[in-house]
Formats: sequence, C-alpha cells, structure tokens
Amino acid sequence: MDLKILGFDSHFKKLFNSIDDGTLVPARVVSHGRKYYSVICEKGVMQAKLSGAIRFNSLSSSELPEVGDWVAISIRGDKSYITAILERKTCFSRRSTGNVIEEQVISANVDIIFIVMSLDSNYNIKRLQRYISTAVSSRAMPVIILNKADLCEDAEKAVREVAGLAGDISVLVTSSKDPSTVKKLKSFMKEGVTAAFTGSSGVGKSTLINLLTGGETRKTAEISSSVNKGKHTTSSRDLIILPDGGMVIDTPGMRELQSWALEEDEGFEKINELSALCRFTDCRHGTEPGCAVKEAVDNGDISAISLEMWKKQTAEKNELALQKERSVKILEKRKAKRSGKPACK
Ligand SMILES: Nc1nc2c(ncn2[C@@H]2O[C@H](COP(=O)(O)OP(=O)(O)OP(=O)(O)O)[C@@H](O)[C@H]2O)c(=O)[nH]1
Ligand SMILES: [Mg+2]
Ligand SMILES: [Zn+2]
Repeated sequence: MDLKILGFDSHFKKLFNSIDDGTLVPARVVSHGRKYYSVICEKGVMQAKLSGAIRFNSLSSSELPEVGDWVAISIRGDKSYITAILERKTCFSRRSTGNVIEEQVISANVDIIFIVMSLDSNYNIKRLQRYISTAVSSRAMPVIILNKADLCEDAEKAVREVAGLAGDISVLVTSSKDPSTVKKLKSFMKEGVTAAFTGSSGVGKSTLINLLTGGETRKTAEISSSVNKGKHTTSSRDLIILPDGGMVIDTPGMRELQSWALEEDEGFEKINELSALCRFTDCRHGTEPGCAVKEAVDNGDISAISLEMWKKQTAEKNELALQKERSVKILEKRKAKRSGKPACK
C-alpha cells in the first residue's frame, strides 16, 4: 500500500519524522469501535489499540484518534498500539450532547465536505446554513449536493435559492437515477483527496458513495427494506478507498447538527454596527432607553424579525459560552483527580 494514495503528503511526513524514533509506523484510521481501531499502513489494514499513554493523557474525546486521523503506531509482536496522533489538517466536529459539552470530532483530515440535502421534504435552507458554517469552521472545502432531483419538479428554483446563500461554494444537483451524477462527484476526487459526506438521515449519502465505489459497499435503506429488515441507516463512520483514486467517509445522518465553533454573526452586521450607538454598551436592544437598534426597527431600517433572530442567537451563544466554561471546569477537575491533587475551586 502506497501511503500517497491515502493522502500521506509532505506535511504529514514531516510531522511523523519529528516524532519517529525509528520504531514507529505511519497509519491512517479507517474505523473504530470502543477498543479497537482499524488502521491502514504500508503493510495493509490492521487492528490497533491505544497506548496507555494516549489513554491516560487525553482529557477529552477530541484528543483521541478519529476516522481520518494520521497516527503513529508501534508494532510489538502481533499487537499494534497507537502512540500518537499527528496534528490534524482539518477537523470536522460538532458539539457533543451530555453533561460535558465538548468537541466531538466527526472526521479528521477531510479535504472536502459534501453536504447532502434531498429535494423532498428534507429541503431546509436554515439547516443547510448550519451545515455550511460547520463545514467552513472545519477548514475543509464544502460542496453542496441537492440530491433526489428526480423527486422534485422545480430543482432550478431550489438551486437559485441555495446558490444565493452559498456564495462561491459549488452546488451540485444529483439523483441516484441519473447517470451524470457519478461524473459530477468524481470530478472532485483524485488520489490522496478525502471527502466526507454529511447530511440528515435518508438523504442518500450511502447511495451516492455506492455510485462512487461502483458496488454496494454501503448498505442503504432500500436494500434492507427489500429483505424486510426495516430501514438500514448507517451507524458507523468508515473511510473507504475509491477504485479511481481518493477516499470517502460515510457518516450516519445526524438528527441535529450543533456547531462547535462560536460562529461569527451572519447577517446581523447592521445590528452590530448600530449597537455602538446605543446608550448602554451592553444594550440588549430590549427595553433599554436610548437604543439605536430599536429606533432603526421603528424606522423600518431593520426588520423586527431580524432583531428577534439576533436576540435568539445571542441567547444561544451566551448559553453555549457558559456551557463551555462549565465543561472546562469539569475537565480541569478530572485532570486534577488523575494527578492525585485536589481540584481547586
Ligand atoms: N428517488 C430517489 N431516492 C434516492 C436517491 N438517493 C437515495 N435514495 C433512496 O433514499 C433512501 C435513503 O438512502 P441512503 O443512501 O440509505 O441514505 P443515507 O443518507 O445514507 O441515510 P443514513 O445512513 O440514515 O444517514 C434509500 O431508499 C435510497 O434508495 C435519489 O436520488 N432519488
Ligand atoms: Mg447511510
Ligand atoms: Zn440597543
């Protein structure tokens, strides 16, 4: 196996050489369960476990290897251990749910994120916007796929609407029933390039991947319903090597994509600009006197709806910042506990 095919470029080579003592092997994470990681290296695919040091030193799940990561492995007899993760080029993540709010990495070192939305009842511009901002903050290149065009009478209308908010992001219209779909997807893929598919459950991510691999690599909803086993949705993340070059990562459709990054305000420039003219520097544009934003709403310069949306987003942002702060404290406590010292308040 030539590592170049897997995207092991000069950047990762340099990182690897800086930690290699002559006993390590570079490998890429293909999939993982709770204990074992499938990694691929020059020798082929093998199972590896985390070294004790990684397990002990990582405080949050984002410090553990994820699909797409380049890692260093140490092979001892018939066992392999992951001893280090090479610094990620890109990192596609979301906010985890649970009592500790932390970054949950979905896939690492992805060059392209195909955001799939289907042109049926799944079509939702706001959700798309959320996917776009998550993809942008991952530093990978987003590409929008409007799938199931065969189920939509006026795909052009959707394309116009999506193009309006997508800026210079490519927008593809696809259908598993249309032979040109494969060509469109392939034009983005080449040796060493990794693309991840993301989007709601049932939009056709696994079906599109099967078109790219030219076989039924991924189970899809349709296949299993024909054998009466109910809906087969993807439940694991896997890195798949394409026959014509490039790699794809299939991900299970997420019910709600919560962005990890505190996003820059979008579309609220006017409100933010005017805030500087409010009497109080911390004006929340509610009932405060001398509020320049409310004045603009009264004059019709800003719509009441945008102000409402601004308030909602600000509240969400404040809550997220608070949750993050709390999480940092919990993680610090965990760390102190590990090192045997009492946690400071
Ligand atoms: N009409 C139509 N159906 C499609 C198209 N693409 C996929 N489907 C169907 O949509 C259903 C869901 O497809 P999947 O590929 O399993 O969807 P997924 O995005 O992988 O879903 P999860 O794994 O749950 O996230 C299947 O029954 C597919 O046959 C399309 O372009 N047109
Ligand atoms: Mg799937
Ligand atoms: Zn104000």
